[in-house]
Amino acid sequence: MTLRNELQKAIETMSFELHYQPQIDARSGAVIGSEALLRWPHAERGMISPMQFIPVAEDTGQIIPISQWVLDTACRHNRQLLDQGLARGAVSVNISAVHFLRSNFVETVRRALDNSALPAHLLELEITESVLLKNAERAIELLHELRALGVGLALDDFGTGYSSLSYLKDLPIDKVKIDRSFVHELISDRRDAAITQGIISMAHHLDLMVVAEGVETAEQADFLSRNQCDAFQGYLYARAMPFAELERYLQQAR
Ligand code: G
Ligand code: G
Ligand code: MN
Ligand code: NA
Repeated sequence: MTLRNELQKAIETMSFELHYQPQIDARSGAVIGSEALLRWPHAERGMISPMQFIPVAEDTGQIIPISQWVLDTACRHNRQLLDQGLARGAVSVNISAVHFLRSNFVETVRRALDNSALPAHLLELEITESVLLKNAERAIELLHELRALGVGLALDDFGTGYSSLSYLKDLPIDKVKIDRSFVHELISDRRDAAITQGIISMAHHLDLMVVAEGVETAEQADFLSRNQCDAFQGYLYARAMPFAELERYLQQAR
């Protein structure tokens, strides 16, 4: 069966899972949020990575029901944490450019918040520079509407796209996430160190918060802390985990 047909079956039964990776405040070590990461457990093929099936789903339009489910589920889960006294900031959801640029995206977000009764500031949307490539004017307009709703907005995989830096000053966003490809060789490659320092400095001058992704070693965390990075995400702290495990993790975390 083709991946497309298998995806169709998975959508009909919604047999996906959301896993969550905590984000850690650089100064206090406290958990300040978590990123929702989509998982497709497949009977024969094991876990299929979103890197394999998201591009297919974007081509076929199947991304829309999947992405809607991700938004709804992430909001519902964070509401559940809130009710248990376990919520630590926003849940971050990765948004595909295809979904983002659809006509009723803002309405979809509003509905997910309404259905879950999640306060808007406890949801964050991660978009990539690819939305700007597709339609920058419309993307900026949408970001303003979303900001008016009160949800957080982060630019993901920052530094890996091809968008012009001139857009950055026009984006009503709160946060940039330094791509893990820069963090990976931070200690051994002074060029990656220079780029990382530059991103942090530029972001702060634009009043944006900076999260580093893919932090795997204490040396990387030290370097990032010394250079005023605000928050970390990576295997040094925690891998993405199922929701039930996140609940246990938060019960023990600060
Ligand atoms: O954790 P992981 O290997 O699964 O993530 C691989 C890639 O898939 C990352 O680029 C991540 O942003 C993307 N991704 C993970 N979950 C989602 C999702 O729910 N929607 C979209 N559009 N992308 C996702
Ligand atoms: O593109 P996006 O930033 O949404 O992708 C997040 C991806 O990074 C997911 O695949 C997630 O599993 C992965 N990831 C999270 N922490 C680490 C880490 O410390 N090291 C590596 N190599 N990957 C990580
Ligand atoms: Mn992301
Ligand atoms: Na990223």
